[in-house]
Amino acid sequence: MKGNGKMDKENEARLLDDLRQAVIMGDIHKTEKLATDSIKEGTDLLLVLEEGLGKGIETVGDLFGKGEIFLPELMGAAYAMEVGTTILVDELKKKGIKRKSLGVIVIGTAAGDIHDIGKTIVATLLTANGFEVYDLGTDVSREIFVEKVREYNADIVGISSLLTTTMPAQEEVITALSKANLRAHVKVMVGGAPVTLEWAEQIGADAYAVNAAEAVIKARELMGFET
Ligand code: HCB
Repeated sequence: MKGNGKMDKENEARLLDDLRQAVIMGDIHKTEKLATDSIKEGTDLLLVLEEGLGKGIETVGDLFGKGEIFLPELMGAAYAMEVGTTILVDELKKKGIKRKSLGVIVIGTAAGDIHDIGKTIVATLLTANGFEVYDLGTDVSREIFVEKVREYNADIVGISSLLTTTMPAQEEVITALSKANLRAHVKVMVGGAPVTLEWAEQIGADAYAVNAAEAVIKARELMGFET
């Protein structure tokens, strides 16, 4: 640590590496401790989320995809990731309080999909950057998306899909918004690991974001703010 409360690059790299390993090993206590340390030591929390926890779970996903680890290990790592994410997200939320709202965003994971880590990070970062965000959770039906867009008079709806099988549900939400005569009033932003810009264009979404930082940039653009 340097005297100014910011971590030096070497210690920061070590902390990120330790966090990646802790997630890969599904070590909840270590993940918890390192996430707490990163707050105390003034590390960039977005970096900790994306390059520490995020890279760890990405490695786990690759190992799972290759059949080198199995569901229990995947679930252990996901739980460690969730514990770490909650600690950092709570801190980010504290920093987002008391700002004027830049716009209303309704966000959720598509029907049939229970992945919520990425969507929660996006929701938190949007909140921390001044948006009023309503997180609908996971496995959200198109009817609920439509109902909540109307109820909150949303400017933007964010739809997350982590499974190739739930990507079509994003298109179904867009169709349902059109049928409810809401499409002209709400912008649609899609995301999630298998989602691409091409897919977003194909289904008529207004924006695609590869990660939470880009989601903030895209949301600002959709609201007509300079980025
Ligand atoms: Co899950 N899973 N999983 N999983 N899982 C994936 C997604 C696979 C790719 C793993 C693999 O095979 N390599 C795979 C999907 C294959 C496919 O569809 N082609 C898969 C599978 C198959 C499954 C099950 C079917 C396994 C089973 O039961 N046999 C099952 C699904 C059940 C269901 O949903 N109905 C399942 C279950 C699980 C858990 C429960 C063990 C756990 C989720 C825990 C939770 O979310 N609370 C889990 C996890 C953790 C993963 C991996 C390893 C990581 C996902 C994650 O959290 N990534 C994932 C592998 C991978 O994605 N590479 C694997 C980290 C976050 C930060 O990234 O992409 O979610 P993200 O979000 C980013 C980004 O996409 C963007 O910003 C976020 C922040 O930077 N973004 C948006 C996301 N949403 C956005 C919305 C916007 O509007 C804008 C931007």
